[in-house]
Amino acid sequence: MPTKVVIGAQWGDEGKGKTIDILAGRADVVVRTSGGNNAGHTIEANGITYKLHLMPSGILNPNTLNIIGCGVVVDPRVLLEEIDGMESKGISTKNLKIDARAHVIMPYHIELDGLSETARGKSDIGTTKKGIGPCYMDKAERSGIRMCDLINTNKFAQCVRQNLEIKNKMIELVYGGKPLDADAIINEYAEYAKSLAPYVTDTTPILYDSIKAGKEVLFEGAQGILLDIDLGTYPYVTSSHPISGGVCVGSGIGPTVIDECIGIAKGYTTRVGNGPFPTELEDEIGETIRQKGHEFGTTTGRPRRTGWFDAVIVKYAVRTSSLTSLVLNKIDPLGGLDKIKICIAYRKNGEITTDFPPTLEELAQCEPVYEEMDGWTEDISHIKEFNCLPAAAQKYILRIEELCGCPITSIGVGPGRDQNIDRV
Ligand code: 2SA
Ligand code: GDP
Ligand code: MG
Repeated sequence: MPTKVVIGAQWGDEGKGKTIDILAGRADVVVRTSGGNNAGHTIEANGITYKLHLMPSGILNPNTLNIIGCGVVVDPRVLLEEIDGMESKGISTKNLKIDARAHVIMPYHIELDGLSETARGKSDIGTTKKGIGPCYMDKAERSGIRMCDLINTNKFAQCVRQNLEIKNKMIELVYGGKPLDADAIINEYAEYAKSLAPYVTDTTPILYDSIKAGKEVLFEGAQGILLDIDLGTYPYVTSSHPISGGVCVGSGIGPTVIDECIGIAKGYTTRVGNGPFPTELEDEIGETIRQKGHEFGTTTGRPRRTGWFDAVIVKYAVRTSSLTSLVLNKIDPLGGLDKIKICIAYRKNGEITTDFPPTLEELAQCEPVYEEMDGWTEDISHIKEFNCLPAAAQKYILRIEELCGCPITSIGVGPGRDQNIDRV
């Protein structure tokens, strides 16, 4: 296996965790490159369900090196909880490395995430309130605290005091919140620093050497391309780069070393949080898909909005992330529907387009153009070969492949590691 990138081709929660876990079983190195504990991946292995937020998914394989790259924002409390959780289930975390440059989510980031969302009122983004946006804001503003600072006791205390002077003004004066106490933060984070210090290092030479040595490296995406801060449905996006290009800046490699970009989509569309969603189903069918697909946020438990498969979106993912293949998960929850619709294009001011527009204003003018296909009633969760799927399911998958212009190499028919139909 060469270097592979796995990213979400919709709005996240496409089942990346499962695919990554399968690939991680063969990978020497698994790297997280963007986002933080706003991500939630569910992996089912050996009858146990693991919910990972910051931990790279290769952690279940004892021989895989797991890297949290420089583009990730780390909440040390959450990461330590995950480390403890893994160790208590007998899974060693000795193969975890955190890049010294990764930024640290501080209590004031979490506080400001909540306060700014409340202040936005009805036009809130619907963030996970994990402090992600405010942490990336500080990174861009160059006042961020990095993992290398967290483990440098004196520098850390100085940074916290300096930052808190301004943050407390914002919290109190702008938002009317309660100021935070610098000493309490410094003491709490000193404990985290002690526990995390052994994992912190410069991961870039390790990654470089691994690639040079021909090791199998897997870059693990978080969220999905439509949540990308540049290419997503701005401002209803996250503050990082879930597109394949984000992998380079988030880990310290160049694009020439990437061999494959795998996009993960599901057989319908979901979105958590606010913002446009052209194929959204706010009816009984939408609720059926939500229940059958267990569409509730891994991180916050929020019900996910559901809708028909939108080929315009996945085609946009194929283009903006140079996808070389697609995995189509969650075909099984569509079983039992009499008819299934696919959005094949948008009608915009009377014109048909298959290009996802760059602005919300243009997207608001787009109306989905649907093609209706027959559904199937059979239980497909045990099927292992494409040809054994009901004819209607085969037709549905092949039509999606054609519309998106990218080969579908694997189909998910259930949450289990082995509930996949490989086509290669
Ligand atoms: P944030 O917190 O600043 O990143 O939120 C900004 C937008 O990004 C969306 N977002 C997500 N969408 C889907 N899944 C995500 N992760 C969790 C999961 C979600 C959960 O894997 O299930 O548990 O609720 C995720 N993370 C961020 C978010 O909804 C905002 O629209
Ligand atoms: P991620 O954020 O992309 O990793 O996805 P999540 O883990 O947040 O959400 C995907 C959910 O769907 C998880 O509960 C998975 O166990 C589950 N899942 C993955 N693939 C399939 C599939 O093919 N069928 C079904 N029914 N569930 C799946
Ligand atoms: Mg998720």
